[in-house]
Amino acid sequence: MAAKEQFYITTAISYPNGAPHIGHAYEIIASDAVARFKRIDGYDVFFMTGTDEHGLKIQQTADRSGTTPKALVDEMAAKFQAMADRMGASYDRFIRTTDKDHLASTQELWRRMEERGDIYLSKYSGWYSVRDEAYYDESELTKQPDGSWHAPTGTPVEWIEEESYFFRLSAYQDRLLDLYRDNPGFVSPETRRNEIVSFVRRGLQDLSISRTTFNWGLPVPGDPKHVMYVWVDALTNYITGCGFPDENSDRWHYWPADVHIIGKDIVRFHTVYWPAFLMSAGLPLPKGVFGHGFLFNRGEKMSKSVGNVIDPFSLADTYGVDQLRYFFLREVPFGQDGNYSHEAIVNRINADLANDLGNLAQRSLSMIAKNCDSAVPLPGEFSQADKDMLWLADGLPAKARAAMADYALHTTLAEIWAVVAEANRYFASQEPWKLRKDDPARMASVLYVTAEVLRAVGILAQPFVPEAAARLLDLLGVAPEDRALAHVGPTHRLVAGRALPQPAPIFPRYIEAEA
Ligand code: ME8
Repeated sequence: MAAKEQFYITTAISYPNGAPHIGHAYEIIASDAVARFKRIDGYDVFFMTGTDEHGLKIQQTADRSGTTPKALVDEMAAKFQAMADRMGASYDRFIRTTDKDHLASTQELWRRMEERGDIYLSKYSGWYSVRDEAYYDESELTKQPDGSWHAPTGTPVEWIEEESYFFRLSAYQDRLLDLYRDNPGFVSPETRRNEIVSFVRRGLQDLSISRTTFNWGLPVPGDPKHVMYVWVDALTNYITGCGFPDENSDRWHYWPADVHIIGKDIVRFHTVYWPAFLMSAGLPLPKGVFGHGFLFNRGEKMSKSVGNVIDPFSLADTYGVDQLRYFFLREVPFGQDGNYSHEAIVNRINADLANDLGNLAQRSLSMIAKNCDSAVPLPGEFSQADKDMLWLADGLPAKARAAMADYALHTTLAEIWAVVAEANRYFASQEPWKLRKDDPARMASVLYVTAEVLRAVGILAQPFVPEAAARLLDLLGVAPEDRALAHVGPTHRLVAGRALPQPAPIFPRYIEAEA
């Protein structure tokens, strides 16, 4: 048998200097849906997420809370991992930049960039934002009413002078522009690509990549009074996860990554700095970087002072994990910013999940249980309406693959639910409940076709609502090994006569608690 095609996907690694918020949950849910989709499409998937634990920001948070950076990140990383688990994320490794293997990996990347002649020692002075862990050019700053200066991200900057190692980023301008030109898919969506191309066209300055003013970081090889700039350390996690520098590691074959799924605020780090570091070290570049949008609570940016920071654990408790996953992935076109509110979540849950899919499954499966001895009904010859219905369901894998190739998660869900809507029309127009007395053979055909459509929908829905999809497929008697995209369609139809379990609801309605 030919080796499986492989697919390596990562999220960004989160700063564990506060509790995980809904933006973090969104990123891991979306990445998980892609990972699961690729798995059911037959790929050997490696999916990595984790935490970015070094840097001044972590050190300052620890100082303020009277703890050590290590104690802080140990406590917080556990929360991030618990959040990933709660969201149903099927990651293969949860990487922490304090993991032992990450030190060797990052120091080796540094050495290779140094050997290439791309690292030199000099002095840095400039405007630095502690919150962003980034220097900004004076032209990018805006003056505040109190006379202080802010970065384009709205965070305060301060003037810093220190001895620092530099990376010759300026030498990579042309190679980066060639990369964007030759691989239009390297940065997506398109709007982010355009932003990056014009940023790089304006010219690149060398990048300060070490610090001496604090010590919570990875030591620079051969000069341990310097710690590495946290972004050098952080980006390298993606190759550490594949065993770098051990090219005999059983995971090295996953590199280069197929996609880094990250937020729009850190596209520059992933599509300018990261490929330049890799080019310098002579390593292959990731195939793509997808910058997703930001989530807002009723249009407002989350902030502790506004008091609208929503805890992903409590959202999952309130609505259910699958419901939350479905809402985010269906409601927000992936790549754009989106909003969430209680009403919007409840609408989606009740309309799409409870009514459209849940009711159809419940009604058809109960009829099968009652009228067909709890076994897959035996269909007669298919009518044109049956054939049209099956043809639509059978066509789902191709449509989903096309949409997922562009990370259009919302389009994939829209395609699946368009089939659910059509199945509801089919079921209503065929009126199987009337056929029960007059034409039981025809009723059996209608119920069979409906069950077949539910099988296709169940298979396609797995990446998005994994638990509910598994329950639906269980109710249809579909064996775990028959749940791949390749099983949708005529070759693996439900076998008439096979016993089915007792039907049970898959998506309850959300009912408002009494005030
Ligand atoms: O940036 N909506 O960590 P982070 C959607 N450690 N996504 C959001 C969001 C929101 N409201 N807020 C943040 C870092 N994100 C670095 C990454 S990768 C080598 C290092 C996204 O904890 C954000 O865009 O600030 C990023 O992709 C991820 O959450 C982690 O953000």
